[in-house]
Amino acid sequence: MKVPSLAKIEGVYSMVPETADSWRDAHGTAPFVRGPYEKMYQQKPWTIRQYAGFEGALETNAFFKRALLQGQTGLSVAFDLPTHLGFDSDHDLAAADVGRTGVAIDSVEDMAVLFDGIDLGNVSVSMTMNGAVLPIMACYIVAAEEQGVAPDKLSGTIQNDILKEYIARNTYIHSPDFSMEVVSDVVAYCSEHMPRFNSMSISGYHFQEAGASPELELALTMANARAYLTHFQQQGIDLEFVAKRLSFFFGLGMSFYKEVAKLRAARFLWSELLDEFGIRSESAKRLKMHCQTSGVSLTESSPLNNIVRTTIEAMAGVFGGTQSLHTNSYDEAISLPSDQASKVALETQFILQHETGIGDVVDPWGGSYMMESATQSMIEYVRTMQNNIEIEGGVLALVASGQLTAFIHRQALQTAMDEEALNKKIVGKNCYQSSSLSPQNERVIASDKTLLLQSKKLALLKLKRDDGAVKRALQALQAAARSKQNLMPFTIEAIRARVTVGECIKALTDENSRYLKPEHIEPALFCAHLDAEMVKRYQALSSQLGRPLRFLVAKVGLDGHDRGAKVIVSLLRDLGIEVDYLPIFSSLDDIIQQDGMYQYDGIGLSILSGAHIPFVTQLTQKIRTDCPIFIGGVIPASDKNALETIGVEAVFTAKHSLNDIAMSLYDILVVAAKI
Ligand code: 2CP
Repeated sequence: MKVPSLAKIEGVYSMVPETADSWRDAHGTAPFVRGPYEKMYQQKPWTIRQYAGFEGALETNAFFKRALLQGQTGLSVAFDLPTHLGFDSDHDLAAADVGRTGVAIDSVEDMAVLFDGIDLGNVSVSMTMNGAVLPIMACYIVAAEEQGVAPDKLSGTIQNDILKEYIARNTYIHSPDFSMEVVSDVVAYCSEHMPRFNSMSISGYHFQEAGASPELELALTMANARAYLTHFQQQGIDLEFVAKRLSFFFGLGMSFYKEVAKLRAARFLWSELLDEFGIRSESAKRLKMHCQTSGVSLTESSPLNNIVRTTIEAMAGVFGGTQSLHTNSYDEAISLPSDQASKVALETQFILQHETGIGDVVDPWGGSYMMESATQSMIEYVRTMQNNIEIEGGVLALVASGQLTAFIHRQALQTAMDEEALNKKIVGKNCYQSSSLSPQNERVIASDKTLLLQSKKLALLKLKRDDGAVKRALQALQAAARSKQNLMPFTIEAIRARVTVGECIKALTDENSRYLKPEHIEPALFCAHLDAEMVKRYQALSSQLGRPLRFLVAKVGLDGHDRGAKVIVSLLRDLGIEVDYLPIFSSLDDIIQQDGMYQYDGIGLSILSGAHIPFVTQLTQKIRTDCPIFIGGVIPASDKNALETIGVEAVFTAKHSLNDIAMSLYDILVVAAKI
């Protein structure tokens, strides 16, 4: 696909604005570049909405209550990977991931505990859910109903943005076509029954995390927004009404000016897009957004520096006029956020809101020559990209072929090369390195305990419920899927009858089977930036063996973060190694089977969910003893020794440069090859 030149954006500071005169517009009027509301934070500060969830509903409920008491103003639920993918906690594929990167919700009983003592008629709740959106929305609605709160009183947001799951986030379940129907079922249901609830959070955040620049993040987000509007129109949904409750979600990286410009440009583009669809409602044309500071910008070394990064990114969000904000914890490159780091992240927002006066001025960058040019350049970039996407067949075609994912990966490779060549400097990672690590206080997730408890609760639920009602509800849900009716009311009925999340999804996957997207891994030219002697040694090793080295890189479990794994595949291939890649959702049996065929020179696992110990323990018990195993991902330093004892040859984390990785691997390969 053709990509517009970034030169205009890069050279923005010396540009004269051509048509950008947004600073002359009044705040709170179309096209809303200066902000969706006239008085912005002078009238109401942004919502402090920290994304959180771990272990079971009880633990997360206690965390939510503490956060609300401390002054957080909205809730945001992180679900664990099995819930995202529609597996109950007692499912075989769920075992390693229960309660790790979010809270485990198997049924409405768990959802009720999650919000116990929290008035759902008063507190707005965001739920990051896409794949299993039907049963999770239904659990939330039924839990509220049982709390005495009717759907029309509920306020909050469901992410319900499936396109970006295929492009970058990877927690999809069904094929894109069926998933788009599910998305519109949720949107249509909310518009009819939940007028205060945002039925979608069209997300760019994950594109930037996967490697996209801020401008590409914006272009893909707006392209998806257009695809959704087109789809809803085709479904006969009243856009005038639903568009009011479509909100957005953007990332905030370290390119400070670009990030502010991106948020200003986003509002312009949305207003323009709605004009194009003939929507007249002013309130729909106000783009409302949540923002989150960047996870990938955080470093593993000197983690306290991440507080500075997060603060700068958060300031870009506020200058850009966000409605809601999550600030990351300083230890997220190392482990799941500790209590101390979560508290610092939350209090960073209190400091911004109460000590700085940062919100006193509406659109403070408005009228700045540089900022108006940057905003205009962003708008033009997005228009050009949109044009190119249409020429190539539109978002849905490019999602299905995997080209948008590959496109983001190309930018991730470029970033990795820039870091290696020191064209992009990261303090503590590729410059100003120091060996001192700040003291850590890692959160330890009691996953085994959670798994046991969830399994017991599921068994009890199945004993107590009316089996006949469960069977009828599941049959009705399947019949509705076959006859293409809106699935929300049928899922709500099933959840009322105590059908589990996993059972609802199983009923749907029986009709529309689980889907795996195509995977392309782009080549890279890393060797130019690596130690030349080492590159030659790789070639010599293969000559001595009389064959190319052969590697397997695998993503095991349910974790969808594959940016790092794919960069490593490109690196190894550039070193002349033949690499097979087992993509997301692979099992240990897949690895054993592949290794049985090829007897790899090395196997690399990439795990960012925290489930590395159980996976590696099982793998080393099953695999031949002479196969070197490497692991990469978010691995706390305290687990490194345990992994080495189990039999892992090397552990690679965000602090390792590509050169470091290539060198360590070489040393291990030489020993393993017995040359
Ligand atoms: C707000 N209001 C105002 C003003 N400010 N009215 C007049 N003047 C103002 N200055 C009104 C609004 O119109 C609204 O009323 C009400 O106050 C609430 O304000 P809001 O701006 O809608 O704030 P909110 O309720 O916090 O909603 C913000 C969003 C919402 C962005 C619209 O979609 C949201 O909270 N999104 C969060 C998404 C999220 O947390 N995602 C988690 C990502 P009405 O209600 O009457 O209109 S997790 C990420 C991880 C990484 C992942 O995805 O994997």
